[in-house]
Order: sequence, then structure tokens, then C-alpha cells
Amino acid sequence: MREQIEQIRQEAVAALSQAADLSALDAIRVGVLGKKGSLTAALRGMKDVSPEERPLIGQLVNEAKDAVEQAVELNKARIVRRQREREAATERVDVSLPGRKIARGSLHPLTETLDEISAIFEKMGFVWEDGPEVETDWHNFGALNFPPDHPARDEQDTLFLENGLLLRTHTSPVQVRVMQRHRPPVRMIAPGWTYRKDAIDATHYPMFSQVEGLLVDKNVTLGDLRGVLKFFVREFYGPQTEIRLRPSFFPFTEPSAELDISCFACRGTGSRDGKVCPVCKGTGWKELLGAGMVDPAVFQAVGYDPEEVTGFAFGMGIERIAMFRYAVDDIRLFFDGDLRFLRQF
Ligand code: FA5
Repeated sequence: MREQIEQIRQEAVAALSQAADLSALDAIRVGVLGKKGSLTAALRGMKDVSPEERPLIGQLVNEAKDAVEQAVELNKARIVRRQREREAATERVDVSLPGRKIARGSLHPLTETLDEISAIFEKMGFVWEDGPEVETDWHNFGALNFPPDHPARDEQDTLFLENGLLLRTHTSPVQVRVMQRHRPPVRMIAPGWTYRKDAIDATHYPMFSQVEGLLVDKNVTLGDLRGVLKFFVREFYGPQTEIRLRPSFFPFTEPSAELDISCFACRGTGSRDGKVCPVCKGTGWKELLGAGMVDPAVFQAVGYDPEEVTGFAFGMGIERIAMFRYAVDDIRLFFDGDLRFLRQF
């Protein structure tokens, strides 16, 4: 029995040292130590050994087992090392290969437009204010001097919520909130999302964004409004851009105006390549935003004294501003998420 165990051990260790790969190694291990392995079988023969010899044989079997297990580990390391050496010798790394390009995202054109708009107004000392998108009727309409029967208050135009609140239809309610919070002077812009029940077409979307502007102080005039808007337009669209203020109407400003800029497509001439300019339809002007002097009724609603202060306000659609800037002819492109469009910015 002793010799048999010694032989199994020697043959196993010798075979393991010859094993060429991991599967051959494992086959030898199973052949010796597995359930039906030679050493396991020898162990079963213990019952025929005399009781005096049993402890010695048991010890021998255990030693043989340890020796085989150790040889398995040693040879496993040998085989893996060889394999690595072989790979290192045959594999080549071409360090001159160009690197893999990592796809980089970019800012959405509307975000970029808003960043530029706010940077220009910040230069003039305007600070950024926020207001809620869910508004009360009073902030969105009442305090802004909309009469009770104004068409904008109609269910056809405004998205009303169940609890009497509504989705703000413009950023002008932020004027009200800021004036309620601060004593004059005020110099702020308020960008944000706005909502209207408008049908979707090339220039309208039910969710769009605006930037509100408000400046209140002693002796603010229409000339100040014109100067601020002219500075903005020339910074944003270029120094040759002309502006004009055209009379208009908003319940919360008096007088009210629309600001037009000279058409960027025909440079205000009204014609392009000998034909009527398709962008401004030959007028030479494009309507950019709404503005005006704050109506005294609004000052009264927020507790300002209209005898003490005057102010101007303006509101612009960011999509419209961006459409003019990038010659985009359909507002839907901003919201479709088409990467072929977005990658151009
Ligand atoms: C207003 O919303 C006023 N609150 C602006 C204002 C502020 C005037 C302060 C005076 C003083 P208006 O309804 O014209 O005005 O909208 C302003 C701009 O929002 C429009 O010029 C347009 O660019 C944009 N706009 C309006 N409706 C939509 C829409 N459905 N989709 C995309 N843009 C829109």
C-alpha cells in the first residue's frame, strides 16, 4: 500500500510538470484527487490495512494529497506565465494608431442663445430673477392690468389647472413678484418656460421660453428703453443692425411698442438677388420683441408709487431670437431632438 501511494504521488507530480495547458492540468488533478481518482481509491482500500498501520498510511495519503495539490498550483502558475510570455512575444501595439474619438455633447442652441442674452444684460447691470411656472391668475393677469374679459384669459388661450392656478402665459408675472419683494430701484431679467394653448406651426409651440426685462428707478424714460434695447440688439446681432420702435399695445405698459430689427437676410433693403426678400417680405424689418413703459396700474398693484418711480419692461421669445440668429425657419427643429440639427451648433 505504501509503495502504491508513493507511486501515485510521483507519477502525478511528474505528469503535472509536463502538462501543456490548464485543461490538461485539470484532467490530471481529477484523475488523482477526483471522486474516482487513484488516490481516492487508495484511501478506500484503507479498510484492508491493519489497525496498527492505518495511522501511518493515513498520514502518507494526506501528504501525497498535499503534494499533488501544491504541484497543481505551481504548474498552473507556470502555464499562465508561459501563455503571457507567448502573447507578449507575438502581440504588437501600434502606438501610432489614432485614438478613439469620444463623442462630445454640446449645449442646446436655445441654452446657448439664453447664455448670450443674459451675458449682455449682465454687462448692463441686470440681475437674473426666477419665478414659478405655475402661477396665480392675479400674478399672470390681474396685477398686470388685464381686464377681466381680456381674450388672453380665455380657456382657448391659457392652460388652466384644476385648483384655479394656471401655467404662466408669459414671464411678465416675475415683474410682479420681484417688485413685491424689492423696493426700487430694480434692474432684472427673468428667463423661463411659458405656456399657451397655441396650435403648433413653424413659429408657434405650446411650450416656449421668454426673457423678461424690467428696470425701475427715478426718471426712467422711453429713451432709456431704446438705448438698452439698441445695445442688446447690436451686441447680439452685430453692430450694423438697425432698430425701430413701433406703437403697439400691452395692458401692463403705456406706451407700448414692438421692437423691430433690420432684416438680417437683406440687411434692411427689402430685396435679395433682385427679388423681394423672402425673410422680411420686402419690408426690410423683422419684429423682435414687445416692450413699453410700466403702466402706473402695475406699480399700484405691487405697492410702488407711480409719482415716485418710472420704469420700462420688455419680453422676448428665446426661440424667435435664436431663429433669427441661426436662420432657422421652423421652431419645431428646436424641440424634435434630431441630432443632425443639433450637431450644427
Ligand atoms: C408678451 O408675452 C409680453 N409679456 C411681452 C412684454 C413684456 C411686453 C414686457 C411688454 C413688456 P407676446 O404675446 O407678444 O408678448 O409674446 C412675446 C414673444 O413670445 C413673441 O414675440 C414670440 O417671440 C414669443 N411667443 C409668443 N407665443 C409663442 C408661441 N406659441 N410659440 C413660440 N413663441 C411664442
